[in-house]
Formats: sequence, structure tokens, C-alpha cells
Amino acid sequence: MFVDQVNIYVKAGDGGRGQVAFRREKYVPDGGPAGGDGGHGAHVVLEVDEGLRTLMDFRYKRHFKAVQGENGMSKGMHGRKAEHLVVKVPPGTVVYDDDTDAVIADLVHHGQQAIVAKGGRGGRGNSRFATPANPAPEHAENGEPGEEKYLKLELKMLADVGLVGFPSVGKSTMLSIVSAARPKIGAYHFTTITPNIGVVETEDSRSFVMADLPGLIEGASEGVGLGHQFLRHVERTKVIVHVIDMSGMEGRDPIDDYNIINKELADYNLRLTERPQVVVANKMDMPDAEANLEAFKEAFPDLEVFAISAATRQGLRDLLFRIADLVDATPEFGLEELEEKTATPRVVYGYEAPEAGFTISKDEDDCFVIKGPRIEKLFTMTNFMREESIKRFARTLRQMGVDEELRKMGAIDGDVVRIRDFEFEFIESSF
Ligand SMILES: Nc1nc2c(ncn2[C@@H]2O[C@H](COP(=O)(O)OP(=O)(O)OP(=O)(O)O)[C@@H](O)[C@H]2O)c(=O)[nH]1
Ligand SMILES: [Mg+2]
Repeated sequence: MFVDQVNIYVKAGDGGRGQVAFRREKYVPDGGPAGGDGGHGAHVVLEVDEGLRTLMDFRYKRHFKAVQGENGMSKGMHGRKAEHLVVKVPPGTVVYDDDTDAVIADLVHHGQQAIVAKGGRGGRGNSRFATPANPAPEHAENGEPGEEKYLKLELKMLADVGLVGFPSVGKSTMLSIVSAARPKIGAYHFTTITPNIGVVETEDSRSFVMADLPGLIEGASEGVGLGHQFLRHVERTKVIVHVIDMSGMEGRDPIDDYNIINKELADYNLRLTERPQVVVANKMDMPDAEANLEAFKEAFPDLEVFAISAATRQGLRDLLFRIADLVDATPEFGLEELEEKTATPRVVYGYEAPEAGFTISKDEDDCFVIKGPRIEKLFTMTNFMREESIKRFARTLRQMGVDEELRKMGAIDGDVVRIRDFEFEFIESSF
């Protein structure tokens, strides 16, 4: 198992602004309020797409912003609500709130969705604020801001592709040049003891997960050279890439190598031979490689062989295309086991009302600073261009006990009070 991880930022759409408007009809002298509500802002939604295998796409795009709700209009027309932003993730993606480390969603099945940032409610238009005492209010709300979050996406991956072959044929070297993985490479046998894994991306933007499995030797299927443990890894892959050292530099014949490894795979589990296999002739930069390849092709005339050099990076492009084709075309093996181990499907639709509490502190410049989620939200939803909305805002603060608290802290007329980047004067019992 290997964990792929990315950090992203999501911002849901703000709600649209509510409208202040009045009816102007021919025979109605003083029309009532007719400002419509703003539309709701769009959510950011993550959705499982079983066609995705990795979190590769998020390396290039990490910011996701959903659109705002439409503003309310006159004649009682509400703004349209915005279309949700759906972001596709591979099955098995676990979503964390990066600030708290809490799990927000555990996405397993195709089509499963989780709202990771809630769109803001549309602001109410003035028709909603009419009361017998104030039948023509000049007040409307701004839209509620959409949630924003920093998320961590985590994907536990199994390899799609396993690099199989004798020790020192260049499996790890190959993995290191086609992915960001940095496995240990050595001129001695069994350099790799536990598999390394990397995400490979082809030129046509397909991606798959590849592992450099430990080297196999004759008798591996009976346990020689830790064979069982090594072969177990092969069982979990879809496609086998069989790497052969074509230079013969270690004194073995590549034809024998090919036959021996295939026999070990078959002896271990016949199902391994059902797996598509891509044959790679490596170390083609070495002097005897060309001649050995000729002989190899004569021995296996029907076999497709990809001649490459991991050292000089030759021949890799077509090889990767071929592997990607096979990964796309091959169904999963041994998925039953995998599903048992993954967490139970669970989607958490979190909603928390903003906390009513607030804090007041005194800044260096003697200004009173008010903080608190509910107050700050109220602040952003208030249109300070309108006298009536400002009064309403002040009234709500008083109801919440802000004025009293300010007074306790010694605030007097004319003192400056700040909420976010907005400053105003404290005036006792002004409203
Ligand atoms: N000349 C040449 N040497 C290579 C090439 N690919 C790998 N090597 C060398 O072969 C040796 C073994 O490479 P590794 O990538 O560690 O081989 P491995 O198959 O992962 O070996 P194990 O992990 O021990 O099974 C190293 O010294 C590499 O530098 C190649 O294309 N040409
Ligand atoms: Mg290795």
C-alpha cells in the first residue's frame, strides 16, 4: 500500500445579494416592498469517478471555487441559485479538513458524493422584512459567504503494474525515471526488499501506479530468496512488466531468464499467467545487447518486445503507452480482499451553525476589536450603504450583548470599534 496525498483549497459560492425594491403600479399609490432574495451560492462537491486511479490531476489544479448565487431582483424575482461545482476523485479517497485533521468524507463507490464546502444562503430581499410597524423596509441582506476550506485528500493505492524480473535487471532504475519515486538502486542483488511505488503519467495524460517488486530467482515459488513474500505483491497487480537484462552482463542467457521467471509465476499461482505481460529488454545501451535481442526474438518470434535502456532513457514512451492501454483494458484482480479492508462507506455532511460567542480585545491603538463567527457572518451579510441595514446590525449586536460588554471594558462615546477591516464609532444608546 502506498499513500498518495494532495492539499487543495475549496471555496463555495457566496449567496447572491437580496434586493431593495418597491412596487410601482399604476393604481397603487405607494407599492409595497418587492425586492427578491439572492440565489444560493454553489456547493463544492467531491464525487467518485471509478475511471480515476490516482490524485495526479490535483498536482496541476489545487484551487476550486464554486460560483456565486445570482442577486435578487425587483418585482419580487429571486436570483437563480448557482450550479454546484463537482470535482471528480478516484475511489478510495479520504478527505480531511487540513486545519483540524478531522475526516470529512470517505469516498468509496462510483458516484458517491460529499459536500465539502457549503454554498452561502442568498440574502433576503426587502419584501421579507416588511412588518406592520415597518411596511416599507429599506433593508435587504447581503448573501451569506460560501464556506472555504483547506482539505487534504488521501488515497491508498495498490499498484496497477508490477515490475518483475531477476535481481539487478533494472526494475528500480526504470521506476525512478518514469515516476517521482526514488527507490534505492544498486549493482548488487536484492537491492529492493520491499516494493516501491510511483505514479506514472503518460504523454497523453493517462496515469497508473507502478511498483518495482523485489527480484525473483529460480525456486521463488517454493520460497527461495523470500520468493513467497515477493510473489504475493505480484498477485495484487493488473499488469506484469517483465524486465529482462538483455546485456547478459551477469553471465545469464536472457532466454533462460525469461523462461525461468515465467515458470516461477505459473508455479506460484496459475492466475498470474492470466495477467497481461509486457516484455521489456533493458540495458540496450550495453555492447552485447543488440545481438542478444536478435537471438531472443528468434526464440520467441510472436512476442512483442520493448527494447529500452533505463540508463539512457530510450524506448520508454511507447512502452508506457502500451502499459497504459493494458491497465485500461484489464479488470481488477483480487478486489474482494481489497474491499474488505477499505473503510465502510461513509459520507459526512457536516453543518455547524456559527458560534454565537464573541471576544472583544483592545488593540495597541486603543481600538476595540470584536471577533466571533456569528458576528463576522452578520457583518458580511450587512449592506453598509443602507442606513436601515446599519441600524439593524447595531441592534443585533446589542441583543447579543456586545454593547454591554464594550461598556464593561470601559468603552465611551467616540471610541473606535473594529470588526474585520471595518471601523466605526461606539455611540451609547444611539439606536
Ligand atoms: N548499463 C545499464 N545499466 C543499467 C540499466 N538499468 C539499470 N542499470 C544498472 O543495473 C543495476 C541494477 O539496477 P536496479 O534498478 O537496482 O535493479 P533491480 O532490478 O531493481 O534490482 P533488485 O532490486 O536487486 O532486484 C544498477 O547498477 C543500475 O545502474 C541500463 O539500462 N543500462
Ligand atoms: Mg530494485
